[in-house]
Parts: sequence; C-alpha cells; structure tokens
Amino acid sequence: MARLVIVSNRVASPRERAAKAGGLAVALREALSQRGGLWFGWSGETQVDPPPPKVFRSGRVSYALQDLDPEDQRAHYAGYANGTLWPLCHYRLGLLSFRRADWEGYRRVNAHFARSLLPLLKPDDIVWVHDYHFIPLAAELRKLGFEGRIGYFHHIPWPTPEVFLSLPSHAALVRDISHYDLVGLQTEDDVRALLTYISSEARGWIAPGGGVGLKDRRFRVVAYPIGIDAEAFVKDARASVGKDEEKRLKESLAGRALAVGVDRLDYSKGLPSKFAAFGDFLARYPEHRSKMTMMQIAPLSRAEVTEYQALRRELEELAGAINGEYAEFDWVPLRYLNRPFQRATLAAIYRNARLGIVTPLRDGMNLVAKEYVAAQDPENPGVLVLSRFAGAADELTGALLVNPYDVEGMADAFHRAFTMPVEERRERWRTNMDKVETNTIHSWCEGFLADLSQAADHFG
Ligand code: ADQ
Repeated sequence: MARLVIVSNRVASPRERAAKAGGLAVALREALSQRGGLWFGWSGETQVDPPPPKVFRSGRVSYALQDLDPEDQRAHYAGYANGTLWPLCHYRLGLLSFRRADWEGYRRVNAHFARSLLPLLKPDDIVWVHDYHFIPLAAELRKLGFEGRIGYFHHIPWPTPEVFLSLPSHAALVRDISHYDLVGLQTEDDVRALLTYISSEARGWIAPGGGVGLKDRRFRVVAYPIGIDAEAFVKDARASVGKDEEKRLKESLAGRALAVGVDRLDYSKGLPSKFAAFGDFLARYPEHRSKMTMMQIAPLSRAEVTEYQALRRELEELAGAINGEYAEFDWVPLRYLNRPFQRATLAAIYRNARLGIVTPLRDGMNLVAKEYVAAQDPENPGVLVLSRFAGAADELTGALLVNPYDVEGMADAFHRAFTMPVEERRERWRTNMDKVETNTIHSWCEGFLADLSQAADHFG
C-alpha cells in the first residue's frame, strides 16, 4: 500500500487525546498509522525567514510542521482564505474582501509549503490535501516536478457559477484545482456547481462519473459526504447516563426540556437568526415559556477577523435581550457559552436535549447535526431541526428542515418539534440514524483514498 501524506492547515498532534481531538483528526491519524505516513501543516508559529519544517515521528507517522513569515501568514489565513474564500463559498458576497496582496500572500504560502514538502515526498506517495487554504498546492508541487497522485477535499460548500464569478481570481483558482487527480466535495449540488463552471466558463469537458478535461489536465470531481465516528458517539452518550456530569445537567434543568445548539462562533452558522427564532418562539408560544431552556455552545473562532468580533458583540446583545425579556427569577431561557467541551460532555448534552437546533445559512456538511443524532436515546429520541442549506440536509431527511432566513418558520418548527409525539420522533430518528451509521468518517476516508489510489488509471 502506498504511503499516505496529509496536508492541512492545523495538524492534530499525536499527544492530543482522542476525547479532545475532533473526529476528523482522529480518523486521519488512524489512516496515517494504518498505511504509515506523513502529516504536514502549519506549526502555528510565525517568524521572519522561517527555517525548514520541524519533523518528528510518533509510531508509524511522521509530522512536519512549517513556520511561516508573519505577513505571509496573515495574508494567507485572515486575508485570502478567511476574508475571501470563506465568505465566497458561504454565499456571503457582502462580506467578501479581495486584495491582490492577500491573493499573492496566499500563493506564496502555498509555494513555500510545496518547496518544504517536496524533499519529504517519495514518487509513489499518495498526497491528500485538505481544504480551501491549500487549493494551489498541487499546482506548486507539479511545477517542482512531483508527478504522483494528489487529491483535494473541500470541506466547505462550492458556490454556484453566478457566485463564484464574483471572485476576481476565479479562473486561476480553477486552473489550480485541475492539477489534482481527484477533487472531493461534500454534496452532489457542490459537484454540479463546480462542473457547470468548468463546462460553461472554463471551456472544459465533462465525462460521466465526474471525469473532467481542462486544457491538458484530466481529473475527477466527486461528492464524498463526510460522516462522524458514530460508534464512538453512541458509546460516549450511553456511558454518560447517570454520571455526575449528567446529574448536574439534569438538576440544573429542574425538569424543563432542553434545546441545544453547538456551532463555532461563525457568521455562516446563522446564530443571530437562531436567537431571534428562539425569541419569537417564546413570544408566540407563551405556553412553552419556563418549560424549555435553550443552550447555545459557541466556541470563539478566528477572533482576529473583524467580522467575527462584530458577530460576538451582536450575539451578546441578543442573548441579553432575550433573557432580559423572558427570564423568571428561577428560569433563564437562553444559556450562552463560549467555551470548548470534551466529546463525552457534548454527547451527554446532546442526549439530554429534546431539540437539536442546527440552522446555518450555509454549511459544507455540519457534523454537529450527525453527532446529535448519534447521541440520542433510541426509545425517547430528540428532534433535529436542520437548515436546508447544510450539506447534511441531503442525508438527514428525518430532520425538520427549515429555511434559516425564515425566523418565524424556525420558531414554528421549534414548536412542532417540542410537541411531537414519541412515535414520530422515533421514526424520524431511525431514518437519520441509518445514514449516520452507514456513512461514517471511516467509510468517507476509505472511499476517498480508494478512488485516489486508482486516480491515475481513470482515463487510461
Ligand atoms: P465546522 O465549520 O467547524 O467544519 P462542523 O461540521 O459542525 O463545522 O464541525 C464542528 C466540530 O467541532 C464538531 O465535531 C463539534 O462537535 C466540534 N465542536 C463545536 N463546538 C465545540 C465545543 N464547544 N467543544 C468541543 N467541540 C466542539 C467544517 C465545515 C463543515 C464540515 C466540517 C467537516 O464548515 O461544513 O462539516 O468542516 O468537513
């Protein structure tokens, strides 16, 4: 079996315990230890004239961590990746900023990564690049003469051509994409969006099965919806029953139902509309006041980007307004927490929540929706309220699907979920759980790598 090389912005260190590292990090680490391999990424450090990467080994896996020049790192991460590509791919053109200096910095970081990675590569390695921070990496590696298999997985949505064309560097970015052998996207809609751009704008040709020809390049674009480690979540959720943490949670609820939301504090996650919908639910369904508590867990993210600071202030104000308006001396309607939790604690909270509320304005997949489903008690499961604009909505058809731009519609869905009979809840949960159990993080990983291994054979 060929050696696997993974490239991602952040690298999960071998010392990070499974309970803390995300499901994706754990699955990638497993794939690396099975095949033997290398995980390459940013060290998290900046310095002028950065030296070659620090390389160390743990078991069958080597890790290589590259420092970056501070100005390049800013232009790459806060600039082009998160100031341009993130809003673009989440359909937020009003928040998109494009500066040539950022685009150049983004390319410089990718070229730098390619130069430091190349000496660590063997010709028959399989290289798997993760996410929008590194779209030009394959092109840079090819320039340096690497001819082996390179795959790319895009964790966020791929926008339709009308939106994608707003990006001044759209043509260059798709030329970069064409240097991969396999491009993985989250959903069939994403695949259609990219293929439509390629055939209509870039004058490429499309073959059945996602085969693409663009200039002298041949590659495939395929949907691989990402999953979770369902078994681990089921186990954690079951193990939480009766433990001290669960007791504390139940005591604090004093018999009231719980609705839970878990999202990074990010404008793609639709948090202000979710809060507004909860306020509207309390206003228009006064019979539920004092009977349901909502807990929104929203760890801080990208705090160096201005839009995220403004969002944080907005949410603090909205949470304060809802609690000011509806709280009783013995009931706080909205608990709002900015801290991270261990997977076992999240599983306990999910299991005790009668509603899971996942209402992003756009989301590549949304793993929280799947985790919530996996953590439920099959006899008395909660209801998932899910945005139709999350990739997960394709698979989780047992959820109550909502339009996150329709605040009153979401409030009505909360009411419907809260009053849903147990038979319907079980039926909907079973539909969702079948998908969560079948399409796991492991099958996702194996599926992508199996196709990438055969990529070179595809066009004969
Ligand atoms: P994210 O935008 O980060 O991921 P999501 O898929 O929901 O969104 O994953 C978040 C993960 O972080 C979940 O596993 C969740 O449990 C965890 N998490 C969130 N809050 C936490 C907290 N307070 N403590 C501990 N853990 C917490 C991007 C894309 C998504 C895509 C994923 C994977 O934006 O659309 O589903 O990558 O491809």
